[in-house]
Amino acid sequence: MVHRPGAALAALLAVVGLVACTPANPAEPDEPSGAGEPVASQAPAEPVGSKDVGVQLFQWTWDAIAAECPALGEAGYGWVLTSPPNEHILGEAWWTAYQPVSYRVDSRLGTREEFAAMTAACADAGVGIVADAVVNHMTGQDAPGVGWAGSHYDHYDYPGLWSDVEGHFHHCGLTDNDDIASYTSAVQVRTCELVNLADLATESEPVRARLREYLADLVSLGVSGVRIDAAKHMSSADVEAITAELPEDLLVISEVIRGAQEPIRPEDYTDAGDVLEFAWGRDVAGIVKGGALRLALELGSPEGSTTYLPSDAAWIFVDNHDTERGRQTLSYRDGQDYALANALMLAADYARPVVYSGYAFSDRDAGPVQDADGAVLDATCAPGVGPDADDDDGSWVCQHRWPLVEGMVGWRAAVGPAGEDASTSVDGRVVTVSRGPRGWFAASGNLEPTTGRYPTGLQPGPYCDVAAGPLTPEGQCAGPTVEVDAGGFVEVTIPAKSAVALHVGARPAG
Ligand code: ARE
Ligand code: CA
Repeated sequence: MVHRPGAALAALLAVVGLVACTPANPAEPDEPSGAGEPVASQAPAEPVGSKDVGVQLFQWTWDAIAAECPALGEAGYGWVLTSPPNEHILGEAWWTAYQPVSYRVDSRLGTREEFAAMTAACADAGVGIVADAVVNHMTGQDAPGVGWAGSHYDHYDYPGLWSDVEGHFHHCGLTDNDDIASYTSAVQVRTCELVNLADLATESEPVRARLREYLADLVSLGVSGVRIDAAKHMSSADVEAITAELPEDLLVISEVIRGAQEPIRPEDYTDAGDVLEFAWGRDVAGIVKGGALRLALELGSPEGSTTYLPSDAAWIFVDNHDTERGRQTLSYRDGQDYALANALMLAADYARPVVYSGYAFSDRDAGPVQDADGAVLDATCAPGVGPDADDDDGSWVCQHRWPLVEGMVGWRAAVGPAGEDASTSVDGRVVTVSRGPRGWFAASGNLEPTTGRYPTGLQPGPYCDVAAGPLTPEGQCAGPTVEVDAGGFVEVTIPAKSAVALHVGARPAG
C-alpha cells in the first residue's frame, strides 16, 4: 500500500476529529453602532479550524506530554512528535534513546502503560501522537550490556530479536571500520554503520516483518503517526515495506536530510508518505538574520529559487533536536530572530510546520534533567517563557508556549489553508499576509519599530494582536488591541524583528 502525501494528514486530522471544526464560541459579528451603514452585511467570518501544526516535545516524558495536551489542543496544535519510546541503552546523554535494545515500549520517558495513557489523554484533547521510530539500527556499543528495561544485548546480538548468525545485520566491508565514510556513496549510506550503530538488514523479509510488528504495536498503543528515523540509511523500498501494513490514515514522516551532492534525495521517499524538508530551516536562518523577510514566504514556492519537496509531501521546521546542536539553523539561543522565524513558518503556504520544544544546554550530549537512576523528570513550563528568558542548562525552553509562537499556531488554526482569497505583499522589509476575512499577519525585518497603514480583508472592529500571545483563559487579549476601520485598513506599529497577527478567532470580549 502506498501512502499518499496530504491524504495521510487529512486522515490524521479526521481521526482526532479536527477537520472543519469551529470553536464553541465563534466570533460574533460586530453590532453596527451609531449612524451609518451596518459594516458587516455578509455572514460573519469564522475560524475554519485546521490543525496541521505538529510540535516536537523533545525528551518530554509521557506523563508530561499527557498533562500538556489540553493546552496544546486549545492553542491549535494538531499533534506531538515524541522522542523514541523503545527500550534503549543506559546512560545520561539524550541520545541513548536512539540506540534501541529491544522494541519493548519501556524507556526512561515512561512505561508502556504511561505511553498508552498519554495517547488516550491527548486524543481526548484532539491532539495526535507521532512516535519517533528507530528502525534502521540497534546499539553502537562494542561491549555487551543491559538495556533500560533489563534486556541483555551485545552489539550484534539481541536475544529473541536479532542475531548475527541469522543474518539480521549488515557488515558492509566497504570502509575500514564498517562505518559510513562518505555520503556520496549510496551503498555506504545504506549498508555501512551510521556512527557505529549496528545496521539492520532491512532488505530482508524477516527483519522487515519484525519491524512491521513493532510499528503495529505502536498503533495498538494509539499513535496517529510515526517519524522514520534515519530513513536515508534504508532504501525507499525498505521504508515502504516496513510501513506497508500501517493503517491508511497513519501519518508517516521520513527523516531524510537533504545534502548537497548526495545521491540519496528526500524526493525518493514520498511514496512511503511525507518527508522532512531540512532545507527550509537552513534557508530561513540567513533570511531572518538579514531581514528580507519576503524571501522566507517564497521558500518552496514556484516563484522562489529553491528546489524543495512538493508542498503536500513536506514538513518544515526552524530547528530540531539535531540542528539546535549544530550551526546550520537558528535555535532558542537566537531569541527574537528564532521566534520570528517560527512565526514566518506558521504564516507560510509552503508545506506544514513542526514547532520544536526542548531544554537549554551548553554540552551537546547533556541529557534532560533526570533522577539518580536516569529516569527523566517531567517537563514543566515556567511562566514568562519567551525569547528573552535566560535559560539555565536543563531548564525546559517551552518554545511552543512562547507568545508569538503560540499566538501564530492559533492564527494558522483559525485561517486554515491558503485559499483563493490569500495574498501577500511586500513593503521594504515588511511583509504582510492576508487570509481574507479570517486573518491578517505582518512581519518586519527592520531593526526599529515600523508604523504603517495596511489594507486587510478583515471585517471592521477590534482584534487582539496574537503576536503577544493567544487569548487569555478569560477571553481577554494578551497584548494590544488593533482596530480594523470601516474600509478594512489597520494602522499598526510592528516591533523590531517581530510581527502583528490578527484573526477572527481572537477578538476582544464585549
Ligand atoms: C552517539 C555518539 C557517537 C557514537 C554513537 C554510538 O554521539 O559518537 O558513535 O552514539 O555509540 C543521535 C545522536 C548521535 C548518537 C546517536 C546514537 O545525534 O550523536 O551517536 O543518536 O545514540 C546523519 C543521519 C541522520 C541522523 C544524523 C544525526 O543521516 O539520520 O546523522 N539523525 C537521526 C536522529 C539523531 C540520531 C540518529 C539519527 C541515529 O535525528 O538524533 O543520532 O538514530 C550530513 C548528511 C546527513 C547526516 C549528517 C550528520 O548532513 O546529509 O544525512 O545525518 O551529515 O552526519
Ligand atoms: Ca541501513
